[in-house]
Amino acid sequence: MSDCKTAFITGINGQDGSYLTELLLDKGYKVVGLVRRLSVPESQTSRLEEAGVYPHERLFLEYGDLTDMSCLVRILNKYQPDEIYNLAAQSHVRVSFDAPQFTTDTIAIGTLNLLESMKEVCPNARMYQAGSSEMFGNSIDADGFQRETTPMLPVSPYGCAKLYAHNLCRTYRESYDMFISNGILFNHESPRRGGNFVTNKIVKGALDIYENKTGSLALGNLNATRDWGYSRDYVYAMWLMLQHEKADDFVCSTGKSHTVGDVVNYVFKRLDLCPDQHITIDPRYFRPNELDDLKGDCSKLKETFGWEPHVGLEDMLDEMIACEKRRRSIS
Ligand code: NAP
Ligand code: G4F
Repeated sequence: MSDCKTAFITGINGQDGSYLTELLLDKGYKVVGLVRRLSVPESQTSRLEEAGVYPHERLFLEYGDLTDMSCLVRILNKYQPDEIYNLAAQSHVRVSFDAPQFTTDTIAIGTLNLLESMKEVCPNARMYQAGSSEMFGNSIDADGFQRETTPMLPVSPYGCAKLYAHNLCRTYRESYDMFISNGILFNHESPRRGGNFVTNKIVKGALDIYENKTGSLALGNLNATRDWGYSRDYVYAMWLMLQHEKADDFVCSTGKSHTVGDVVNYVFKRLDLCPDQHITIDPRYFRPNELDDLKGDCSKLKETFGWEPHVGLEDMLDEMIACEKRRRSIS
């Protein structure tokens, strides 16, 4: 136990945090996670419990918040982690227009707090920063892809805050010789995806119709395209980035894009439902500014680590449907 590595994960009970915890515990790590105090304490560890990793003798949870630097200093001092994964965020793009200051406080100032704490307490630790394809905005290379060199012109408060954090991480890496790698991850989903992101909203909404709980599902823009991968594949890429000889920036994506409408059609067909009879368009789900097309080129990640996405969109949607059916005891 004393020889094992220690990892600190912010956002540990989020989608990616729960898969990363599984991966690191499997690899023998001691894992420390930051959780916020919630008024419903039962949901504080819900995903970790569903993953079957909580409680665990090598998993330690600490209360705190990225916006409170004192707790970060306390936790880093107490555990002296070898690796830090900064996954905590208000991660919903539409919500970032409604709550821009909270989004910015958590993502931009929160990352600054973490970097400063790390610089003072454990400057030799390695850090992963959860950057996003949302940072590109509508900037696309001539071949239709986004990659590490594509200019970043975000179009949402979330994207702007992530770009601030991304640039800050690069600046600390170069200024203080710290090992900080930026992931630039395209959308990735799973059965543990929050229910207000479009893939899981479609799966849950279609199953509500299948069970006759409702007759319709209201969505926003069906024409936007996204490059959807699988969370479990992507947290493995995060870990690989911290095992490399040098810190760097890496895009992680599948290289394939589909429209939101394609996801609707696939999920409804799997349940023998006709989307035209059930889908309504509600402007409430439009964004003040939309990001139309996302498709990532992750050649650098593939060439450096041999990383490949293993689960494609259709298999992932099948898994999400099957898991949601199990949760609802539908055979
Ligand atoms: P998620 O499911 O929304 O999880 C986010 C986590 O951050 C939650 O555990 C949340 O805790 C925590 N959090 C929020 N505000 C916090 C604060 N002020 N202090 C401490 N913790 C806070 O997100 P995810 O899908 O796992 O994504 C992980 C990271 O990757 C995020 O930074 C996201 O922006 C980024 N990312 C995600 C994708 C994607 O497609 N999933 C793509 C690119 C980048 P509560 O439960 O208490 O709210
Ligand atoms: O599922 P979404 O909310 O994901 P979005 O906005 O692409 O953001 C996700 O991926 C980013 C990486 O690119 C992450 F950084 C971020 O944290 C998050 O994980 O929406 C996907 C698309 C959008 O074009 C949206 O306008 O679906 C469209 N959409 C259509 N109807 C909807 C809905 N999105 C949501 N959430 N709800 C709808 O009813």
